[in-house]
Amino acid sequence: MFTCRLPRWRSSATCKPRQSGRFLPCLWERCQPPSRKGINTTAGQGQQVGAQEKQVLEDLEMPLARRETENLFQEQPETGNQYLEDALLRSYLKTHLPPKVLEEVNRDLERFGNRLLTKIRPLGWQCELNPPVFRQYDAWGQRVDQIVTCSAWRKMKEIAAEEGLIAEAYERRYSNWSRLHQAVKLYLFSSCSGGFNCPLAMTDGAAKVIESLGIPGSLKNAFDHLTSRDPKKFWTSGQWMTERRGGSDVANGTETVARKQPDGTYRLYGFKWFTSAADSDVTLTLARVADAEGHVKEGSSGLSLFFLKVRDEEGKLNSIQVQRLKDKLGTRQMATAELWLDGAKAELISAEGRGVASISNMLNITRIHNVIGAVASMRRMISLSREYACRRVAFGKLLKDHPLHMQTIARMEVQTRGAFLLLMEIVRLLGLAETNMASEQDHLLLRLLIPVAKLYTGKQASAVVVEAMESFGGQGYMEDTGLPVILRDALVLSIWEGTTNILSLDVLRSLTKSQGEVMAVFVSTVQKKLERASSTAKLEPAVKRMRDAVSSLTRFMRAAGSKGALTMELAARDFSYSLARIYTGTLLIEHAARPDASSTDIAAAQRWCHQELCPAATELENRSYEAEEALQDSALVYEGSPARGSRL
Ligand code: UCC
Repeated sequence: MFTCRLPRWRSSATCKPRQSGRFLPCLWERCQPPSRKGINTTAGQGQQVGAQEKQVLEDLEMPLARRETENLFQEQPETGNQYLEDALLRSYLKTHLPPKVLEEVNRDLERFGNRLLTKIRPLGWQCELNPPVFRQYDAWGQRVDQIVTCSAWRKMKEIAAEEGLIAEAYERRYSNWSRLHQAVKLYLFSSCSGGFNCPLAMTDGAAKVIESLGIPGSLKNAFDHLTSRDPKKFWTSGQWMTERRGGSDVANGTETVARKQPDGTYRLYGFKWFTSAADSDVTLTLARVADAEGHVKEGSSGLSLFFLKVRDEEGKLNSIQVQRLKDKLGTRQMATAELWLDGAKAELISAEGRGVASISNMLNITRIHNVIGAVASMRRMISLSREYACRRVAFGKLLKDHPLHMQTIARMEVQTRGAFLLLMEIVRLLGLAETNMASEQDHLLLRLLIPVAKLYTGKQASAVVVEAMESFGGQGYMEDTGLPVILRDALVLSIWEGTTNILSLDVLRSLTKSQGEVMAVFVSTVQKKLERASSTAKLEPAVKRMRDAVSSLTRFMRAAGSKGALTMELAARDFSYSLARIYTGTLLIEHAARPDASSTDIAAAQRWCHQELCPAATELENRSYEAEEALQDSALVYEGSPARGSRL
């Protein structure tokens, strides 16, 4: 039984009629024992208690009767058509798409937004409630190794095909804008997809690899299936990269051996430790080709890329055994399995020893999908949070009328806007690259921005989703609100497809590979965008801060470049963050410099630029990247531990 001991609320907490005819709560009534209205904590819940019952309660003088607590509820935040409610997305499309493309894309997205709301989101929740199960044996003891998925999951596959969630990018009906159209659909789909965004990421990656190989005859059929709009024909692909010895260090972790067969195909033998969406139809995977004596070459240059079908025409596994499904913190809607390859028939699709370079085409696509997932989860949480703030009353007024609460959501909004624009920039560049419209500079910038965006938005998503969860108070922590699922699923974004540090090293790889050219392109692109925005008076302070940050970055590059490799390794994460903050801020400024920009566009750009934009320069000044600091890091970590710290 609940007895209110709070003091009476101020009389300003008065009831106001809502449009719906319902009434906002009179919070002071919560504190009137005995209560006749129960703890009517949220707006518009107009509880009807019969006169007779009221009388009984009054007579009993019960502070809060059970019957009333049964009626206690908090209002559920409800969002509408995601596309129509996403002001930034719509303004971005209006700014960038040619009018004819905009007209068609706009129509498609509005329709899709309705389908997401009415059909797809409920299916996504079904996927969460009915995770895949592993059935190893049938009733008669036959080993079947079935991964049993729910009907909603299978329906997602059909929807993905019908909506062209992969096909759109490869049909290119809107030329260089096709990739952006696809990415926007995936962005809208992601938070409703019940985890089906994961197989789609890998399917897209596989299609990209096959396309980049020139769609060889042997893979034409697979490419057609992977990019099909026909639900009966559509295939999804896996990406089996991780083995027992390594997730990040693929070169040293891969033990799988490929033995050549007389017909030119290969048989694969090995154990794959994480295979996401293991119910997929086909997969790409790495293995070491054995020579006539059975010897293999170690390291990265011993790895080759293979394509294989998971099952044959009759549905029998391709000499693969499922050991078990993984017990994961999140992405539980999707089956991740441990697999034994016991002579799985496969086709070599890269040059021998070029496996990592070839699969990196896939990685770069799945990393973009990761960014899509990150931005989508932030956007979803903010949509719910801002909607909830319009309904939930605390301390006598709606949450939306509490400035501190609004400041908190606004800070998340700025992060999300920045991440969204960074995503759009990447898919814009990818669209140019895929239609032979990209300059050499565009290619370099794309290569650099993919790891930058993946690592930065993965971290942003974790932070924003946790913060947004808090904005629901205790409700945010309740499983059946669906909010914890978003958190769990967001936490993997900084892990899979390369952790933050691995991606930071990939940023350095892109510098080394281009002999520094990527940085020249990065700086000149930022400067050009800032130059175009500099005539907008209201953006002056932001432009100035950004120019200062670019100068700091240039100074950092010069100073760090003259030091040893250890300096750059230690700086890799801060350096990547600096690139992310500078480029994202520049995009926010660019968007805010449009003639029809809103005051919120300008505010978002200004606020972004208030943070430290080039942490690498500051940390270099702090001497954080010196060998002595590295030794101290180790000493700090191992103090009190029997293990010995690194001696470098
Ligand atoms: O599979 C997983 C989960 C699947 C779920 C997917 C869903 C995601 C989206 C969901 C939506 C919400 S997780 C496992 C993913 N595994 C990784 O990401 C691996 C992480 N490790 C790395 O990225 C490492 O950096 C490695 C493996 C790439 C390092 O390999 P190496 O062999 O040591 O690296 P090298 O020797 O530097 O590079 C070999 C070649 C070089 O080319 P060449 O030989 O021409 O100089 C590199 O330039 O590969 C090239 N290369 C790249 N090229 C390496 N990385 C890249 C790259 N990113 N782009 C272009």
